[in-house]
Amino acid sequence: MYKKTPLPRTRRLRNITGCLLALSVLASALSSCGKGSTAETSHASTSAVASSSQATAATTTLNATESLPLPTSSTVTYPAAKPLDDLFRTFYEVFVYSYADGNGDGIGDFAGLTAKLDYINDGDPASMNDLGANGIWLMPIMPSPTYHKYDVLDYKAIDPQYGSMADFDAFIAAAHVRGINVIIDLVLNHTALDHPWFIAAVDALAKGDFNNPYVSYYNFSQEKKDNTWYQTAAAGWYYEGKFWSGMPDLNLASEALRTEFENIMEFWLVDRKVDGFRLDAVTEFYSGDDPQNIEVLSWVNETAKAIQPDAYLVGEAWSGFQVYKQYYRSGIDSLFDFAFADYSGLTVRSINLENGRDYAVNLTNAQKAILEIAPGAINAPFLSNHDTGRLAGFLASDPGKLRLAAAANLFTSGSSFVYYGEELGMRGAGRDENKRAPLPWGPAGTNGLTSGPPDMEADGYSYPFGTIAEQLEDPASLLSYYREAIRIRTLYPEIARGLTALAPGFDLKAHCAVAKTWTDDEARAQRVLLVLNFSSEANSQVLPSEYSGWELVASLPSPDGERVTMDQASLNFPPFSVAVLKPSA
Ligand SMILES: [Ca+2]
Ligand SMILES: [Ca+2]
Ligand SMILES: [Ca+2]
Repeated sequence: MYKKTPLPRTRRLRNITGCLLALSVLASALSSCGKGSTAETSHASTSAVASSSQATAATTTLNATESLPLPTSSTVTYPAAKPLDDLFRTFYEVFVYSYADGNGDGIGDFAGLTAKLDYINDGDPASMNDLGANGIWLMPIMPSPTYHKYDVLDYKAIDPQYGSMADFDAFIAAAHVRGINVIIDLVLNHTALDHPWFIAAVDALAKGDFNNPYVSYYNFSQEKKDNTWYQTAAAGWYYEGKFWSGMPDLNLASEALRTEFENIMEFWLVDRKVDGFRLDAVTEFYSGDDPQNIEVLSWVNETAKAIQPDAYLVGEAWSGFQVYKQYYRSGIDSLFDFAFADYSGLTVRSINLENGRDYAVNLTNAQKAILEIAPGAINAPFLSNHDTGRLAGFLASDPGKLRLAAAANLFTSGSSFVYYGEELGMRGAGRDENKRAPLPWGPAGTNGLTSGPPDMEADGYSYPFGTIAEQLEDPASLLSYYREAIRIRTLYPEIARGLTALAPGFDLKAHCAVAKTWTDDEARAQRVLLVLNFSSEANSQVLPSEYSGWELVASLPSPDGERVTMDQASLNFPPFSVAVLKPSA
C-alpha cells in the first residue's frame, strides 16, 4: 500500500556503496546511481513516490535498508482507485480477430476475449495486475464477408467466426462485472454488397419498381458520376461505393433506412446492453458536405440518447482539426483527436522535436476550441489505430519516446484510447493486415494466440519489446509503464476531466507543463500540475512560486527506471520522465 508517512531515516541515507553494490545485480539501477545525490535528497521531500519503494531487496544480500534501488513501475504501488462511473474513460481498442482465440481455429473470438479479459481489467481496483482500462471499443463484430468486418451483412447478429450471441452476452456481462463499458463499431456509411437490403434494392431496380423502399436505402444513379460509382446488376443503374466496389454507400436521407438504424441501435443498447457506439467514417455520410454529415450525427446522437441517456458516442471524422471540431455541433460526446495522432500528428512531431512547450500550447488551444463549440464535449485522444500503422514504428522503437507518447495520450483530458498492442510496443506497417497482427500472449503454442489476418505479411509486423509473458515479468517494461500511467490517470480524476491551462514559470522548451482544474462531485476544486519532459536529456526546473507548497505525488520513469525528484524547490527530470504534482493536503 501507498503510505504518506515520511521515509524511515535509514532509507533516506542510502549511500553510494549500497548503490554500487545494487548495480552489480540490477542493470536498471545503473543510471540511477549517477544521480545518487539528487535521489537521496529528493526522497526526503517526495514521500508519496519514494515511500513506496519497497521490494526488490530480494536481489541482494545487502542490508535492505541501505540497498534499495530506485523504484521501478512494479515497485511503486498506489492506493486502490475505483474509477468514476462516467463517460471519461480509458478505452482499449480491440480487434477481436487478433486478440485471443477460444476454440483453437486461430481466429480470435468472444470466448477467447472473455477468458483473457483480466489482462484489460481484473475488476479489482486494488490490484495492478491489469492494464486498468475501463472501456473497450470493439471493431466490427457483425457478420461480414471480410476479416475486418467493416462491410456488414446483418446488423443484428454476431459474425460466426467470433462466436454466438450467447458468447457476446457473456462477454458483456463479464466486462460489466469488471466496471468496463463496451462500445461497438457501428458502420452507417455502407453495407456489404451481399446485404439483403442491397440485393432487394437492385432486384427492384431491375424490375422497374423504383418506389420499392429498399431503392431509397442506397445511392443509385443512371450515370456513372465518377470512379467511385459502379455498375449494378440492373442494366443502366450505378451505385456509389466510396471506399470500394464491395461497400455500397447508404443513403442516410432515407426515412425508412433511419428507422432501420433506430431499431438497430435499440437492439444493441437495450437487448445486448452495449454502452455506446464508435461511429465509422462520419465525414463520408455525404462526402464533402460537413453540414449534412453533422445533421446525420445529430440524429444518431438524439436517437441513441433517447434510448439510453448515458450511451457514449465517439465519431471517426478523419480530417484536420478545423473540420472535425465542427462536428461537435452535432451534440455527439466525442470525436477522435486526429490532429494529435498518427505519424505526422502533433504528439509524435512534438516528441521528435523535443518541444514540450509547443505541445502544451496546442493541447490547451485544442481543448479551448472544442469546449467553445460544445461545453460538454469529451475529447478522444489516441496515438494510433487499426488504420494508421503502429506507434512504435512512428517513433523508431525509441523506448523513451514511446513512454512519453503514452503519457501524453493518457494525460490528455477526455476519453483516451489505446490501440491493442500499443502498450507492448508492437510494430506493424504497410498493408492494413500488418497493422492488425496477433496480440502476442507468449511464445508459439501459448494458450489463446491467434494466427492473424490471412494476408498479413511475416515481415510486416514485429514485437521489438517482447510478448505479454515477457513484459509481465519486467517491472521496467512498456506494459508496466502503461499500467502505471493508467493507474495515475484513474487515481486523479482531474487528469481526464480537468480544464487545461499552461502552467506559468516553466522555462524549458522541452517541458510540457500544464495545470488542470476540475470540480468534483462534492464541489471541491481539484487541481493537478503535469510536467512532461520531452527531452532525451536530464534537466531541472525551479518550481515556480505559483506552486509553492505543492507535492510531487506521482511520477513516470525514464526508460532506465529513473524518477523525477524534488530537491528543495527544484524538480529534477530524467530523460522523458513525467511529474505529477498536487497542492499539499
Ligand atoms: Ca476462434
Ligand atoms: Ca486491477
Ligand atoms: Ca457516403
